[in-house]
Amino acid sequence: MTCTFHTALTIAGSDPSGGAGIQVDLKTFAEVGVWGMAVVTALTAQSANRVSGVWTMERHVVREQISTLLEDITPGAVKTGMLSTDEIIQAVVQTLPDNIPLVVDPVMISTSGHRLLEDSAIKSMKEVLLPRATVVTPNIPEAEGLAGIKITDDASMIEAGMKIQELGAGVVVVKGGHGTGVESVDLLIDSNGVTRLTSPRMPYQVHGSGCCFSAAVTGFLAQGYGVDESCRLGKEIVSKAIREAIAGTGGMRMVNPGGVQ
Ligand code: PXL
Repeated sequence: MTCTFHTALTIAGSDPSGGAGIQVDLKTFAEVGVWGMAVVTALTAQSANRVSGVWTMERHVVREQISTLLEDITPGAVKTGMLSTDEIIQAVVQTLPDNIPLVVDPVMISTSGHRLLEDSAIKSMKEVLLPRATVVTPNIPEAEGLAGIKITDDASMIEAGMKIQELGAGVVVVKGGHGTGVESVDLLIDSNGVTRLTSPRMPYQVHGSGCCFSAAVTGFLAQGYGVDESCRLGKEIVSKAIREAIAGTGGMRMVNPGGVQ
């Protein structure tokens, strides 16, 4: 039986600050109008300014969280965020049914510089997770890591995206948030070529923007929008959440889907 409402699942780490991870994913799912579900891969202790600890779930804990919720609800789309280890990547790929659209946000390092994916897991991300992905959403450092090339301009951004697509991902969105220029330009690369997704660049970095974008894309896929349209609408959602970003007393801004004042 399928549900009468649209549902989306995030498989990601917890960020208690509410600025990234499953907390932002769930806010974003609510913002785009889908029933949000969350499987936790790791607990972190962090604020928007720093990560002080990471505790990774054992693989069977991740597997059991996914398989039990699947007994009742088949999500319309799934996203992955922080996966931490090779074991968790394997557990996710083995437990998720093949026919559910999957958005992979290849989280590697937090905005504050903390490692969120073991180096040894990058191989399985490339070999088993990306071939299963409907959409992959690397930022520039992640695209460099996955493609093995340095990105210096639009041409190398496209080259990196094409190399990642060759790993088996359907669509790659290389996010230009770490670049420069008055516009923040993301490049969507698929078998038809390259599409530019643009928004005005805000003069600040925001904690959690990658989580918000990939969750928004997942939420639109879950509602039946096509992949390109989901990415375009996702860019609108994250741009608004960045415009409305708010900061704690440490000053680092956090993405704000839902626009809390
Ligand atoms: O923004 C990447 C990210 C994803 N998931 C968790 C995080 C972060 C960044 O800090 O903490 C749990």
